Amino acid sequence: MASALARSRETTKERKPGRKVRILIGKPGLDGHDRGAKIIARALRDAGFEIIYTGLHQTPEMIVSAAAQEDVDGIGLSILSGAHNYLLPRIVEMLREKKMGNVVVFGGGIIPDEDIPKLKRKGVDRMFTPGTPLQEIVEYVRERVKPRK
Ligand code: B12
Repeated sequence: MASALARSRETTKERKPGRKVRILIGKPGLDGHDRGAKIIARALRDAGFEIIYTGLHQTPEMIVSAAAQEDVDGIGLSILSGAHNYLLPRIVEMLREKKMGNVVVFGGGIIPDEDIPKLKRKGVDRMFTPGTPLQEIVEYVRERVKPRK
């Protein structure tokens, strides 16, 4: 999976009925751990979702701007740096400011158990920690992320 805004296929801004659910996989922050992000991007692409991967070292502004530009239905964030308590709520907040509060934000990485309820309270729908089977993540996305109207 290549760098900034690599796409699994050409995207179009037109919203056609029956189009695929579109997910942005983002790597906010400064850590270079990208295995998880790439594995999740591939698993979701193989499951039939349209995937856009931001590449490493993205700011919340870059992620929200890419999400708006690509008109995505969900954002999956991978973070192993420990900065999740700031970066993830900031992304949710910026989406709300852009009237994109109906984009489902989820993610995974090295997240202490006690931080997960706090992230949920701030609008992050779900977090997955190391060892989660890919099938569980695919089923969650299928169930939870639908095309936005
Ligand atoms: C491999 C690895 C590296 C590799 C990274 C290679 C790469 N290109 O990714 C290298 C050697 C480069 C590396 C470097 C460092 N690492 Co490192 N690394 C690891 C290690 C051993 C495994 C991470 C991994 O790839 N796991 C496999 C993937 C598939 O798992 P995953 O990302 O967790 O993803 C799963 C879930 O978390 C979830 N998920 C993750 N992302 C997403 C996204 C979405 C959308 C969804 C739905 C789910 C999801 O689903 C996945 C499947 O279950 C972990 C320890 C560990 N056991 O996790 C430490 C670890 C992450 N590293 C750590 C550290 C400290 C570092 C360094 C700072 C060390 C140093 N002093 O240099 C550097 C930082 C480098 C940098 N530029 O950021 C710490 C982080 C501590 C923290 N956050 O509190 C860890 C936890 C080790 C430790 N116990 O201290 N590291």
